[in-house]
Amino acid sequence: MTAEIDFPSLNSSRPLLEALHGEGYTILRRFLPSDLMQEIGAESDRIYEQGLQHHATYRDRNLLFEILDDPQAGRRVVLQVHWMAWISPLFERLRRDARYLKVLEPFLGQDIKQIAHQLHWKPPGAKYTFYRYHQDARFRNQAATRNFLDGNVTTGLAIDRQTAANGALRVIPRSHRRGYLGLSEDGTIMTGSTPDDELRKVGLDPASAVTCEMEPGDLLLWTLYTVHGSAANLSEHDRRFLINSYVRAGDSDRGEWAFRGGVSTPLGEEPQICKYEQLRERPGPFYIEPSWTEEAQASQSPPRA
Ligand SMILES: O=C(O)CCC(=O)C(=O)O
Repeated sequence: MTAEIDFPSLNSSRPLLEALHGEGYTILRRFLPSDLMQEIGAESDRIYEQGLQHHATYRDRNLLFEILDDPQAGRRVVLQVHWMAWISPLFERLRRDARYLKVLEPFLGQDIKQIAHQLHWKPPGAKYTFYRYHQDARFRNQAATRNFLDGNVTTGLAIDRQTAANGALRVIPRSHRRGYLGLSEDGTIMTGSTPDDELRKVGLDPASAVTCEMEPGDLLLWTLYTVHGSAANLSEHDRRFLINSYVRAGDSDRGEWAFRGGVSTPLGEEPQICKYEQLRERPGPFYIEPSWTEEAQASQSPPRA
């Protein structure tokens, strides 16, 4: 079965359903046109510059800038921003664009909420630009989410060309049929590495990993159980990737509306709990000094006798 589909010529939902259900991922080629991708690229750069104004990771309700003084690059970098729709009309419209509904409706119906809205950078020369193999089910509230496999779809839009050299996403085909495997749970997903043996231990073949090389405007879909990760950016160019993850509204007590009865639905006055569970008790704004990096972990270890 081909896991690739040309979006402009898609006239039936069948290939989509077969690819995601069968393989656990699929790439939609030419999902968005190049003029819109230029705008998205320029807006991403604007948001990056805004992020650099913060000396450390900054949260204001669901909006989060993940900032790091990267030890290898020797400069401040922005690794992720979450829920930039709150500060960007372009991203606010894009996350609920009709083209997303066309892709999501066959899986999720017409009442769809959004749990993740994230822009990832892999700044050239930086140390922390890789993601260990994991399943996104780990980052969902277990008690507030139902139907993990069929009620959720995650999308990743290539803003830059995604290549093996700049750390394109890698997926293990058909791994979504294996349930939750507990990969990389000994730490964060941006430190250490996932040795091939860890995959073999849970019955997955590391050689079966597919590197999802994409052109700007291509869209990758995967499930909450699809094992995926990505290598470090070893190129001289950034790799910007826009992640939007959706859930059938009836299957989640979390999320912002994206489509209600098939109608594109803007953000309301008040943010809803998505992935940040302490939204009500600790809305911010506040800064978070990094505690997850190898350097921070080393400086926290008790001195040796
Ligand atoms: O940006 C990447 O390469 C990793 C994204 C990812 O694995 C995730 O968001 O779950």
